[in-house]
Amino acid sequence: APQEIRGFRHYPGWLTLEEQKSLIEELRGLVAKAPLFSPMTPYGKPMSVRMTSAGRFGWVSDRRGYRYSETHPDGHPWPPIPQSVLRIWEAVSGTTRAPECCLINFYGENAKMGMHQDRDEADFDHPVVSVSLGDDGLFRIGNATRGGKTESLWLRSGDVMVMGGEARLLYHGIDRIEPGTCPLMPNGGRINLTLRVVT
Ligand code: MD3
Ligand code: FE
Repeated sequence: APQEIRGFRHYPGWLTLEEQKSLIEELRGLVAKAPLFSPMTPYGKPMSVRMTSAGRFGWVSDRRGYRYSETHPDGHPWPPIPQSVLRIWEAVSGTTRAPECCLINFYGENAKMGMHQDRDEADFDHPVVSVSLGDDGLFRIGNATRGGKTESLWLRSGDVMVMGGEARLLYHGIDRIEPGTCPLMPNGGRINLTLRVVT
């Protein structure tokens, strides 16, 4: 049974070690086709997290701002979302609609993600599903507006989280990565996949 925290459903260890291993391999192939890039913040400073996407839409950020795009910054369409990832969505999302974006975030040992809301999608009734792989990441959950009391939890390799209902619009971020916590990533780092319906 999932652990319920502020409307987030957390499934610790949803993926077996074998599943994690094969998913990491699959993502290596995907990143070879759609290379990771460092999105620019509107302030002109690159984010410390590197990203790429799979699916019809990917998330990009440049001088024009944050948005979903049907092409990688290199001009190519995004690769398809791996079947193994679609199966996770089918198992936990509670929706029959297919995800249109799989955002792939890569955190090196000094990367973090500041507190933000995810509101570039057309319909917040659809949940967001997240899959963590690699090193542990300290996830922080806030409120529907900036500031106030927050709660933190560690996301570990193989964990799945579902953000639906009231949780969907809460501020959240990743404070830090704990290097060297996952033997499946010999060069270290954390990968987070987020699956979303965009349109
Ligand atoms: C809560 N990613 O990609 S995953 C993001 O670990 C993002 O890379 C973090 O925040 C990461 O936007 C956190 C958990 C998560 C993902 C999406 C959410 C929490 C969310 C959307 C709405 C509310
Ligand atoms: Fe987010």
